[in-house]
Amino acid sequence: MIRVDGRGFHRFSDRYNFEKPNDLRALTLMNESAKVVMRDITDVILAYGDSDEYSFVLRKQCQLFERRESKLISTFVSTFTAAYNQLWSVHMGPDAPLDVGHMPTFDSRAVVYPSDKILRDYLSWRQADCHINNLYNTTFWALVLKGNQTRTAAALRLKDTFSKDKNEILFSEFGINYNNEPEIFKKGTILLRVTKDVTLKNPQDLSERQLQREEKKLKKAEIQQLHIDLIGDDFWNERPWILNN
Ligand code: DGT
Ligand code: MG
Ligand code: MG
Repeated sequence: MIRVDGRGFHRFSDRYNFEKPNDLRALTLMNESAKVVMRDITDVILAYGDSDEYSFVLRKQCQLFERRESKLISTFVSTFTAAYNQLWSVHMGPDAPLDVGHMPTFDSRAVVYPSDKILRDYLSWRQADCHINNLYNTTFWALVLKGNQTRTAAALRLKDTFSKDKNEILFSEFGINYNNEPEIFKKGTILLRVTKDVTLKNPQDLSERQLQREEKKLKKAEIQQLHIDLIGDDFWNERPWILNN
């Protein structure tokens, strides 16, 4: 798994006036940049992103760059960063040009998960984190923007509260039912490659020509974007090919 994360995006999102708590244009820009990476690097079988981060899951048998970590993380982060910069004005509009003093940059890391179970735990952790942050941010910005509270007062109000307390504040004070918030905000984004006729053989068992043909199919495959639960078993049971890759 390789994860990229925006560097100093707390300040960066302020500098370019991202909508609070969620800017759909910025999330779309992240998603489209991740698709560029996925189209370019066919070893990616699934990607999950929210906020300023994206996790790319590589197939178990991945032999890209002989699995050298520096090559992998630098290629992923530079491809992602290049796409993010190139697609910036497409999604953020012509009125917010990037200035060289405030460029969007990303860091990246690689982690090898020793089993499917632990890989699933990792992805579940990221999606749970998305939910927790989103519930907090939604309530925090409702208190500030709709409740006219200072940021300090809002933070104090939310200190030591549980999910149910935040849901209650949103509902009783602002008429917001958290369940009805957009799924992309609550669940983040899952990207999958839709491949029906790709061989399930191990790449080591394929000839050079067969490998090239498979690579072509993977490059052309459609990328599906989902905003659904991946913590429960349903997601995985309905898509057994992800972990069998
Ligand atoms: P880092 O990753 O250690 O360099 O520091 P940050 O500042 O990037 O921190 P991080 O990655 O933990 O948090 C992401 C920040 O990005 C968080 O402060 C909120 C901001 N952000 C991400 N997406 C949005 C958005 O759609 N709207 C707004 N207003 N802010 C966003
Ligand atoms: Mg960040
Ligand atoms: Mg982050």
